[in-house]
Amino acid sequence: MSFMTKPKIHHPNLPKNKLGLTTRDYEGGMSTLCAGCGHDSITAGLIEAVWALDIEPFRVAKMSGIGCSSKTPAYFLREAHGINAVHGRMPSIATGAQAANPELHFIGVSGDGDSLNIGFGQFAHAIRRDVNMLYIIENNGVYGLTKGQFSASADVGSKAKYGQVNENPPIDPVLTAITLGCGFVARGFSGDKEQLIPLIQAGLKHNGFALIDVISPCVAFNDHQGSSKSYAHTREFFHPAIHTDFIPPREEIKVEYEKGRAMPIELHDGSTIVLRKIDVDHEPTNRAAAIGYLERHREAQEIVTGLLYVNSEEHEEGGRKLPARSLTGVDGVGDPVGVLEAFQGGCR
Ligand SMILES: Cc1ncc(C[n+]2csc(CCOP(=O)(O)OP(=O)(O)O)c2C)c(N)n1
Ligand code: SF4
Repeated sequence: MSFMTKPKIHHPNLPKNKLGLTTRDYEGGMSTLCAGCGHDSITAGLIEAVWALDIEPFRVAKMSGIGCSSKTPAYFLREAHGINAVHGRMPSIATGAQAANPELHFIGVSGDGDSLNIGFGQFAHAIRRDVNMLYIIENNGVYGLTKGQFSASADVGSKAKYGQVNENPPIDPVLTAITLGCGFVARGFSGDKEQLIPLIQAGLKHNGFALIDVISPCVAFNDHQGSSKSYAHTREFFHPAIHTDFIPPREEIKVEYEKGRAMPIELHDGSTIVLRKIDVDHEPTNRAAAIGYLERHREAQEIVTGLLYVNSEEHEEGGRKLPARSLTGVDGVGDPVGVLEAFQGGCR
């Protein structure tokens, strides 16, 4: 993955956290994603959240798979540890790394394709094992990196860039996670930082697997058939000497709205999604109620955002001990090979 360093000059009055660091100290390289991509807004939210929690960057491990979304760890916390795993296989790497050094804060950044298609089994088992990590799905309903094929989160009837209509029912990551016993389940929107940053902070503080599904629009899909300025039209009538591509810059989509309200958001391609911030009286500790709530609003074609379900009791320190999290104190901690063998032994 390409890495372009950012200049570190900043305003002398930028606020500092308790460690004396500014948000600039939590940045990474220059983003190479399309201008206006929702993933970059999530990166900004992550920087702000980790800075505000006064976490030293080197105490974080950034994990990802493959995809535009999986490139985002390069754009925050340049001093953190990190690994860009094979497509859909980040949860396994995170499980091993977390077992080897449980003291680090693990942040997994994945895509809907990475987590719900090729990596669905891995995603499910990381939840089942309650790997202690914040897991963010940057959900745009397509494989952005490979040019917009439908992912498993695409809704029935949604249209692709070239007009294909998706006929397969979507996999909802938050319903899946609640069903699998995940102790922290939330959904956000990349354009709503006010909601997203606290969710990220809460997820980082949660002891156990914390999922945040973030709706993160792919601006590359503004380019539809019928436009004389579309890539398809240009390729048909233009004979380029070399193959070049250009994704036009778009404005970041931002929204502000109250709890309990539904808000229609027009995306770059002219389609509309309806977001609903959970009601003030939603009880996130009741699993059955959370599932019912999600189902009711899904039927109304609304995307509910906010903290949907949390099980703090089981996930408090000293609570549920699952194999992936119970290696502290066994022989071999600090010795990655020993830890791996101990862990694998426990799974046989
Ligand atoms: C084993 C394997 N299969 C397929 C690919 C091709 N591939 C790269 S990224 C990607 C999908 C990425 O989609 P998503 O996770 O939704 O991320 P986005 O790019 O939309 O952020 C695919 C299929 C690959 N790199 N490796
Ligand atoms: S192709 Fe889509 S997901 Fe990838 S960087 Fe561009 S806008 Fe973002």
